[in-house]
Amino acid sequence: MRIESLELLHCRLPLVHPFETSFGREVEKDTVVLRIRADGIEGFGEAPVAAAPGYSAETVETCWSVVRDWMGPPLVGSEIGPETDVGALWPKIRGHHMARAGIEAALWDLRARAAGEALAGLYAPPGERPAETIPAGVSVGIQSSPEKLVERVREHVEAGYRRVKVKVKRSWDVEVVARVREAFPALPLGADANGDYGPEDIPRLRELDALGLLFLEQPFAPDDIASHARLQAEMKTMVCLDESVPSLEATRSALDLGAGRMVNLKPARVGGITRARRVRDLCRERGVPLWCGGLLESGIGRLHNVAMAAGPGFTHPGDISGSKRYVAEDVIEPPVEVGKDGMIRVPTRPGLGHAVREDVLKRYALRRLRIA
Ligand code: OSB
Ligand code: MG
Repeated sequence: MRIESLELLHCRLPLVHPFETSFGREVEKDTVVLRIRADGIEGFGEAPVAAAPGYSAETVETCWSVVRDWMGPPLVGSEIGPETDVGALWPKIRGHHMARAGIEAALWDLRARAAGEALAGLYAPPGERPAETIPAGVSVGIQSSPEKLVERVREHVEAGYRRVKVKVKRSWDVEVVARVREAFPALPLGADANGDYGPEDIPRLRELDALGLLFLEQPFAPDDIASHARLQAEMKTMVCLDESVPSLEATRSALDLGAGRMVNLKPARVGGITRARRVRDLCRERGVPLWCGGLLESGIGRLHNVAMAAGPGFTHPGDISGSKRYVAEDVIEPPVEVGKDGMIRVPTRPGLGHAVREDVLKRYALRRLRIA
């Protein structure tokens, strides 16, 4: 099919709860939705960038400019067939993984709709079937007090969530996590530092070992592979990598160096579904525990993540939660929902499998750009 147009929508979605991490506090989620049209069909993807370069260097502005000037123009007017490797577009563009992932996701949706297939079937390895449901997990941000955190964790446990991750930072860690552990002795629980620590903090981080955590995510800066390896050698708790593994090659290197024993795979971080599938396959071959993370995506990016996480290779519940934990009104209909059993249904209808709400997109779009 011939790509007729590519549209970017910068959306700002109000979050129902502010989300605080070691790198900042978000009260609204800025994101870029991508819509691609071909043969009278539309496909939707999302580049879950943020307003600020806190989690990564990418922002709404970097995504906007690289898509407008570099990725969009060569794509529009080109022919994409069922055999085209959409993960190999723009071989000469380095970085900008979220922008790339957003466009690629829209192409997958387009292709899935054209073929009448659900995304989960396309994302699973050839010949293998995706699960019908996936277990929900949640990432709970830094709160105003430990009591508040325990209360927020309780809400999710009571709603059926199968695994909880709490955000930590240098001034909010061992004592606070211990409080959560005391309240929920058997809960699969992880902690995510988003790189707030340095090698001097290794003795303190080792204290977390007494709390029976499932994992400690990204304690050190993205480039500090050596500290991750040192800590993992001295700790029973699995070190889980996020920011340190932006690609297949980085994942392989980090695993080879013993920098962690678990991987949080975010398709947007690694540059899209094609690359994410390769990271999944690597982890699966090596028996590395793997789960699907997120970046506060709207329903569009969330459904792509659900489809990815439904495939084999994902060994643990990830950060995929119900829409209402983030926004009062999602851009998809129905929203992503978590059943009383803590499971999310994997869509079986073609493409994303849920309708995209044009009215909601329009309400929250701050600007649009169409490359035709
Ligand atoms: O480090 O996993 C992270 C959200 C934004 C940026 C980074 C991270 C997160 C989360 C929440 O932990 C994931 C989600 O709920 O989508
Ligand atoms: Mg993380």
